[in-house]
Amino acid sequence: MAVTRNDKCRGLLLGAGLGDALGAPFEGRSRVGSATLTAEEEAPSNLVHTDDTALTLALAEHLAARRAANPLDDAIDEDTLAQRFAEAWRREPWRGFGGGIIEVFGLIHEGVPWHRASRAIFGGEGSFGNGAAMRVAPVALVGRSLQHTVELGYRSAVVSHAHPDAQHGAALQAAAAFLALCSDPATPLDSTLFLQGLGQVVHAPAWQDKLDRIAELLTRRSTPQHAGAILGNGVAALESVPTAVLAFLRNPDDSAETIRYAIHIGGDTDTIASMAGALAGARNGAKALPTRWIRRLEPTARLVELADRLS
Ligand code: 8NA
Ligand code: MG
Ligand code: MG
Ligand code: MG
Repeated sequence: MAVTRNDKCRGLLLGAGLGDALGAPFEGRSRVGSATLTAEEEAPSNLVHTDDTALTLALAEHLAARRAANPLDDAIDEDTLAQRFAEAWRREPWRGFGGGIIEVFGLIHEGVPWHRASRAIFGGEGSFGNGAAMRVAPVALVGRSLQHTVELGYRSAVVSHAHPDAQHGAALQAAAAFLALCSDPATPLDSTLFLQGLGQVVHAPAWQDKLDRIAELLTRRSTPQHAGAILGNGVAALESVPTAVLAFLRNPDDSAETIRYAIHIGGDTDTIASMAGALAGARNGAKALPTRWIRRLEPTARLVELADRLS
């Protein structure tokens, strides 16, 4: 049966939440064994999400509220969005936020404008962390075109991440989510075309180099560890967004396998698996995700409701 647009929208948000919550227990490990991951997959306990999903929810809620207030309005209001992110951190500061972003959100909460707060860290250059990319996928649900989605990706990023690499990472992940959402899961995904599409988005040489490396890795049977060694697995956007794209393109038709591969890469496992999970979920839909996992994920009802409002 054909996968509906609504199911793909649900898949995008649920895939992001599942990758985050399943990957979180392994964050920072250089090696993740299959037995420990299987044990985590089969445990009866709730799947607890982290900052990745907390901020994805905040962005999705902002987009849904904007659409409900006036469907013809611009999808994002930067000042309001900055407040919503800071509120999400204030409500649940224990969700594992990065050290730099805590300062930015603290300043925004105190009333400092986001364009100043985002530059108040790391000697004025701002964060190059993957925090803008890890939360960006919902913009693909409202983007009218690839270009529009990329624009929304950049605009959602600048409110906290002043460094160009953090912004490029968000734009690239937004574009990948849009292309995954538009792709037909009944037809094999053409990874060359997919990477060509991403190549139109970010022109910075370091990012183009990563896209070339993804293409190269896809021609070989590389282990997740090898992929991590070539592309990176750290908290910097440049060290994790291309890695998540690779995890998706490695297993584009099996969302659970995409998430497993991403976690086996090690390092920033919750974030790489969350970004990869959003892409796989957007292509294959929510019904293709393991129901066992969805039942254990704490914010499932909120994610589904937001997907329905945005689809
Ligand atoms: P961020 O802005 O704090 O960036 C993450 C980290 O990257 C910072 O704490 C720095 O160590 C480093 N960094 C970023 N920009 C610079 C710079 N310009 N110069 C030097 N170092 C820099 O937060 P973010 O929201 O961008 O990061 C998202 C990540 O943080 C995700 O992996 C998320 O899961 C979370 N995270 C949490 C834990 C944890 O302890 N639970 C661990 C790692 C990451
Ligand atoms: Mg996290
Ligand atoms: Mg505006
Ligand atoms: Mg992380």
